[in-house]
Formats: sequence, structure tokens, C-alpha cells
Amino acid sequence: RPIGIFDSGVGGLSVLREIRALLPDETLIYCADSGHAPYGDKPQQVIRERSLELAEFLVRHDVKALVIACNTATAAAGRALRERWPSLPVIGMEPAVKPATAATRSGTVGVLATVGTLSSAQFAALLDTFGHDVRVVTQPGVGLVEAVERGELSADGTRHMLEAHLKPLLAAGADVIVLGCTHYVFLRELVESIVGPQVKVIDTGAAVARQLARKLDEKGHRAPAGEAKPVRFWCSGNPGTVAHAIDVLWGEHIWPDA
Ligand code: DGN
Repeated sequence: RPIGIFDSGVGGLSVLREIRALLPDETLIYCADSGHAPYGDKPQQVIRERSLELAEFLVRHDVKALVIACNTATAAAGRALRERWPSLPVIGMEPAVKPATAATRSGTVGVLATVGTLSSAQFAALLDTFGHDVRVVTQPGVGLVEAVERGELSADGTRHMLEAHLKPLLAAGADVIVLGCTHYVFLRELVESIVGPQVKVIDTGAAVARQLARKLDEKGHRAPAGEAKPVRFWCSGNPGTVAHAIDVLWGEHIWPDA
């Protein structure tokens, strides 16, 4: 049985990449909600409804686990999905605040994420748990998801936006930057070139892949070793809108006609 992975668009490919590397024997289905991206500034209720619909689609493909490869959707819909399918492992994203608090030397951590994630109850709870010993400063990465969806990873416009978003975090003394949105992981090199080698940049893609592997092991649901399986891609809306980004980010031309 396959594993289902979804995001508002192509950001979740950064998580898919980690899952593919760790679990090459698994069949993976990736679903991009490109017809409704970006999620960042949509009401939580709308994101929850979209997430439920994508998850329904994946469950109809008989998935044995679901990965919400989107911080924004996890914050809005993680609980709803777990309630709807109580026996299905549902693995979600969460900004890496905990590892950041362990890594900081300056005592200040910067979190770059969408408005939806930063304003969520889940993020408030995360700060409540881990934000006491260090100062956590946040910055909404307005415009960055759209840039990644266009496949513009090193364009001048993307760099300028990032510089503007990172400036207040650096000015506050952050020496760790958390990439709290799966799209931003594709901007890691650009972020690192702006913040310099003294500042650590972290995300949770690899940890989520490991957690997925643990859940499959717990249930005895790991696929037997064999030939590596292809990834199956789906998207809502017109594939033409994501085909280019998938070429750039995944390195494969998925939709021949798009
Ligand atoms: N990739 C999503 C995340 O990790 O939050 C952002 C999605 C969006 O559409 N804003």
C-alpha cells in the first residue's frame, strides 16, 4: 500500500525528497493542491476543508499513512485528520522550535513561516512549551511561497524579499533560523548566503521522514526491500501551473503535455 503526502503546492516536495531517500522501497503518492495554493493567508476553516478533501482523495487510494507536508495545513487540520481516521498514522509538520532552542548560543531564535502557521493555536502551544528559555522572534515570509511555486529559487526578486524578511530576525540577534514552511526549504541556499556561516538554518523534513519510518515500523507496515518505486504525482487545478516548478524542484518532467 502507498504512502500519501500532500501540500498546498510544491513545497512538500522538500519533505517528499527526504521520505524518498529514507524509504526507497515505499510507493509514494504526492498531491499538490495547486488549484487552491497558497494556503498561507486563507482562513483556517478553508485550509481544514481543503486538507480533508485531499486526505479523502489519498485515503481512496488506500494509503497506509498520511504525511501533511505543510506546516500551515498541519496547524489548521492535523487534529481534524487524526479524528477522521483514528487508526491511520497521520504525520504532520511543525516548525523546528525545539531543536532551535537547543542549538542557539545567542539565546534568540528566528522563525520564518506563513501567517497561517504563526497565528495558529498550535504555534502558540509550541512557544508555550519551548519558548521560555530562549527568545523566539517570528517573521511571516510573505511572497516566498509564490516565488517557490514559480520555481524562482535564486531570482533577484526572491533574494530581495528574503533579505527583507531575514533582516529583523538578524537584527534581533537570532543565530538560528527555523524554516517553518516546507516551501522555504528550497530557499535554504539563498537563506544561508544571506545570513552567513555564523547562523544555523534548520528545518524538519528529515525528522518527519524518520517519524514516518517509526510509525510504519510500529504497525509492521514497512514495504519489503525491492526495486525503488516511482512517485505518483497528482494536482488539483491545471498541471501547467506547477509543471515548471516540479521540473525545477524535483528534477523530473512529470506532465509531458503541461
Ligand atoms: N508549504 C506550506 C507550509 O509549510 O506552511 C505553505 C503553504 C502555503 O500555501 N502557504
